[in-house]
Amino acid sequence: MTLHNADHVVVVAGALYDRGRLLAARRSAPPELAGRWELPGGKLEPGESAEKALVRELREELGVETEPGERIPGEWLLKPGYVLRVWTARLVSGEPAPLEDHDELRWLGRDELGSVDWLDVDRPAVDAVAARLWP
Ligand code: 9L3
Ligand code: MG
Repeated sequence: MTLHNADHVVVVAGALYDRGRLLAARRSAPPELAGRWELPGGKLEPGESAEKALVRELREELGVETEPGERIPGEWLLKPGYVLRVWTARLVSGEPAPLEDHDELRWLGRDELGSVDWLDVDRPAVDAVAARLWP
């Protein structure tokens, strides 16, 4: 069971920001998404808030403790019925490592955001993140 929020399955992603750079993660699964880059995150569990889900996903996927910041305005359609919502996240402890669902991580500066092959849905989300982080 996945939490449905106003008829949408919500997937949360974190714009993890540290020392002027944004963390990008390369997916290792499923095969059709492998090799493409994303803001790390995943689906809400039943009864879970978006912020709780974000903290849990970043812990599971990257092995770090984070603190959610602000929601990036907007939401992006993943596929019919599925939407992506993004929050900024501050690194509280740990060093991100590709523990689950990713095989490479990169910290990207503002001028490096175009250097990785983002998932189609993440591209406009990253643009919105950049507009927020580097106004
Ligand atoms: N997805 C797309 N961009 C993202 C994230 C975190 C997720 N930044 C898509 C990939 C999957 C679905 O959402 O189709 C669920 O994500 P996950 O639980 O496999 O990470
Ligand atoms: Mg995930």
